[in-house]
Amino acid sequence: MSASSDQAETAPLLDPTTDAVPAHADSHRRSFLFRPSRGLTMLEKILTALAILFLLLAATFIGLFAGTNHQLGKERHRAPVTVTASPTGQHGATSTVIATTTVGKQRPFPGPTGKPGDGHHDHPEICLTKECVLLASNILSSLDESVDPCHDFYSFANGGWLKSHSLPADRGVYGTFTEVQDENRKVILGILEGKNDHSAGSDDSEEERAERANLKKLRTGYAACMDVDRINAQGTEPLLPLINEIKDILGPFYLPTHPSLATVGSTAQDPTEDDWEGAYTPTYKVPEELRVHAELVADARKSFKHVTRAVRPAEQHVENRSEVQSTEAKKRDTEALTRALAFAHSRSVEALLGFAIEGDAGGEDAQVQELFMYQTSGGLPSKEYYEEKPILDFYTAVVADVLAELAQPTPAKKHVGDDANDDDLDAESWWPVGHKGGKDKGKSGKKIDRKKFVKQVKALAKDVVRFERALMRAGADIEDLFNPTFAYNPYPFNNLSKELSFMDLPAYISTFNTRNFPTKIVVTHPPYIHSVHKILSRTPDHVLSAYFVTRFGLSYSTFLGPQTPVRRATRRLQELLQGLKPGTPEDRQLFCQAYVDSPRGLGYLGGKEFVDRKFAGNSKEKAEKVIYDIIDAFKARLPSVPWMDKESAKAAQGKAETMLVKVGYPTSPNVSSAIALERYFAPLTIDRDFFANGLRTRVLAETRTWYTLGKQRDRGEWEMVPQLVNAYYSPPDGEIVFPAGILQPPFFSAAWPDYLNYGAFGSVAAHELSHAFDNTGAQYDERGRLRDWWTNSTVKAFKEKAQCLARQYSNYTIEGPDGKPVHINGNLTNGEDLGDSGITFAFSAWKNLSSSVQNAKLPGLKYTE
Ligand SMILES: *[C@@H]1O[C@H](CO)[C@@H](O)[C@H](O)[C@H]1NC(C)=O
Ligand SMILES: *[C@@H]1O[C@H](CO)[C@@H](O)[C@H](O)[C@H]1NC(C)=O
Ligand SMILES: *[C@@H]1O[C@H](CO)[C@@H](O)[C@H](O)[C@H]1NC(C)=O
Ligand SMILES: *[C@@H]1O[C@H](CO)[C@@H](O)[C@H](O)[C@H]1NC(C)=O
Ligand SMILES: *[C@@H]1O[C@H](CO)[C@@H](O)[C@H](O)[C@H]1NC(C)=O
Ligand SMILES: *[C@@H]1O[C@H](CO)[C@@H](O)[C@H](O)[C@H]1NC(C)=O
Ligand SMILES: CC(=O)N[C@H]1CO[C@H](CO)[C@@H](O)[C@@H]1O
Repeated sequence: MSASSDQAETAPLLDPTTDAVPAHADSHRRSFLFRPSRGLTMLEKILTALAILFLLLAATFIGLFAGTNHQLGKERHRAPVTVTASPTGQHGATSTVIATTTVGKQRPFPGPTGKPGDGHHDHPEICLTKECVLLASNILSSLDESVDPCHDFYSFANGGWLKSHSLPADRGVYGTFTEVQDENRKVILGILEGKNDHSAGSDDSEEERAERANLKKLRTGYAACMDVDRINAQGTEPLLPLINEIKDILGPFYLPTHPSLATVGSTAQDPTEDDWEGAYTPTYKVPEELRVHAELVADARKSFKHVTRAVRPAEQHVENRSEVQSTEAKKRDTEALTRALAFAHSRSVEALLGFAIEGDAGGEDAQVQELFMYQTSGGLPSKEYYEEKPILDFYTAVVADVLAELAQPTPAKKHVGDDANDDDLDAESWWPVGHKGGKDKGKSGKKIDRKKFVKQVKALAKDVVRFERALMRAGADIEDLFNPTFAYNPYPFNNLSKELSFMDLPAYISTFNTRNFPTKIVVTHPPYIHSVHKILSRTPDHVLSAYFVTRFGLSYSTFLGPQTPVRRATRRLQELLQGLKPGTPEDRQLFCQAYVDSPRGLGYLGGKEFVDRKFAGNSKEKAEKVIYDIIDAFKARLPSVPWMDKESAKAAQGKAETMLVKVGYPTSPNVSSAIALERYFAPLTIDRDFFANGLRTRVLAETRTWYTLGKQRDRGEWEMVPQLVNAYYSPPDGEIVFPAGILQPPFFSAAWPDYLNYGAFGSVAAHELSHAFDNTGAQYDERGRLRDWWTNSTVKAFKEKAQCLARQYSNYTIEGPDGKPVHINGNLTNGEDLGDSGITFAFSAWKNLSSSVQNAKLPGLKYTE
């Protein structure tokens, strides 16, 4: 559920702000945006531009949450005054108001003087605090009361909101989650711009000093990002050292004399199958079905850890190496490929295959961080995109533009439209022709054939895309990756190391300076290794080099100025993938805020400020009570679930009981302590060079990840920053996590009547809890291990019930761009749909509470609680 604007990290180009999250873009360990979970698989995260999923969820939640920018939070700490609706208001306050059962010291509503149920039903009290009035107005304006809810509940619940909100031009998705995220960003923006400093005092404690140093770092990072003139002026130059490194390792990526530029990865019998040139036309729109896949993949990648577990004996060998080794592959310098992979991966650039360090759910202790190997991702969001000719055509043009730009041997700073530059071309350059800025002659004095150049680059780009498509085709389908037993395939390290004969795995791992050398590796999809061998064996070196260069170009374009050709090319792709109007300007402020919000970047610095301002007082205790009440309601229900036997129900109660609940902000790094944060960020230099900041941030994040190899997981760590509007369940960790960012109106306020919090935030909490028992989560026991912990008959009954829900959802449709209905694939959304059913526990929890506590009603609403 959820939709935040920063999602889609795996598909870094999918969302406009995605690439604004450079610190983790292109890495497996992404923040989890939104989908409150993945149930299955993903731990965290949430949403992404989800077209269909989002609509589904929206139908479920948004109606409840509909709301917009109110300022409720600002007043949060004030003890609310509750009055009756009677003209004598103030006096009535105590007698009219119903106490909450808050555990906090501060009661949001004046305590009750009357006993519950003593006649209040007939004369319900009305809450007239500022918070309640704003909330009521928000709800009213979100409804469309002219619609009969029995006839069309969706329009009834959302009609008003939809009428007053249109999709912003620079967004591919917009909803309540995005709206709250925007609000949260405004809070941080104030801090970034130096407003609201609460450290202005003269108190020079160590904590204050650290706070100032942290703010300085945060603001410097933001200012560097906002300095578009400077970034544009640098052009492509900052990227070239990375490209040159690849060239040094793998050789030149452009060999104009190479005889065949159209051989790579083509498995097509029918040659037309392998040609997509001209397939794209400006009226083309990405089909909804593809977007769904994009979404799922993004979620899966974000929650990589959860996608990949299952107990499977390591009996089978990865592949039969003897048949996959072609002479070409043998010839290839494994050392060079190893270096290229280590270089790319250490800078968070995905290529060829990926490694992750995750809890070993299939082992004895899910908290031990083990090495995982998974299939790589490409420049398009999922493998299905590589079968869509118009997209391939468009993508090839983007890759060609990137390659053309990066093919330049001279520093970019001189090249842009500056005629003098061509004379600086390196004499040794293998580059045969100049191609820039109206110059007719290259260094060699040869006549430049621009047409030829364009053609050659295009052919190269096509080879790169074919290569990438072959890799994507070799990867498992997302449906399979969602199945933890499918994707957990452990091998002894030495075994796998031998299977990966195209690289030197021990040498690769050594480059990350890890202290604990792995003894085993878990592979998500073993046949992929065999395929990579084959694909590599038929790929010429220069295409491999061009592929790595393309990966760097796409990945790091986010740190280049909006006017640089590489960035413009990736922006075009982003527009296509997100359905934005071509040429839509990017909101730089939003981009830079998303950048500083990144969990692998400076996110926790802003997070502390956010928590200090928007999640103080008894908010944490109140939110925790909602969650624990829902867990209680869940446990209470289990014994009477008809298809569950006693044994399984008891085990499920045990799992619910041991669930770790995390609310608000992490303790590692300790977000409550400026000193702790200063120490945490000490290894990261942030100056006015935006590109260098981004590079350093990524390298540090990778280093930190590798450092955890073989260790126990630090339970204080989170996958999300506190200001994020999202939540997650992490199966191997047995925890549900709710950042302060989602504990904001219209989801939650410590100053609201309980029923609102149980209905709005409660549905989020119940959704995450239910993920622990959905089609994937249910495969993990109370210690986060992939185990059979229910009886066979209960598992069978559960599967039948889950399929029933899948069939129900498969019946739902949304309208596609062509006006035709698009069906949900209930199998793909099953985990989320099961999670959404958790709302019934939120309702039970509130019913239970309301038997002892009554809350005042909201003004102007004719509805019951
Ligand atoms: C591996 O390939 C060789 C040669 O093709 C074959 O003789 C052998 O039986 C294969 N081994 C397995 C385990 O498939
Ligand atoms: C109702 O609340 C009581 C007191 O908090 C708790 O002990 C009980 O488990 C709850 N029952 C349900 C069904 O939630
Ligand atoms: C985090 O820092 C706060 C403030 O210094 C301190 O009170 C708290 O004990 C710390 N928490 C942890 C887990 O270290
Ligand atoms: C449960 O099913 C598994 C595999 O489906 C089987 O190996 C096991 O023996 C079954 N257990 C019982 C008690 O029937
Ligand atoms: C799906 O829709 C069809 C036709 O409207 C209906 O007959 C069927 O019962 C529905 N299935 C489910 C599981 O809701
Ligand atoms: C969903 O999964 C079930 C069970 O695996 C299968 O029978 C069905 O065909 C699938 N439906 C779709 C639309 O993929
Ligand atoms: C390729 C390889 O090294 N395979 C080995 C994997 O491990 C088994 C048993 O440990 C060996 O028998 C294989 O030869």
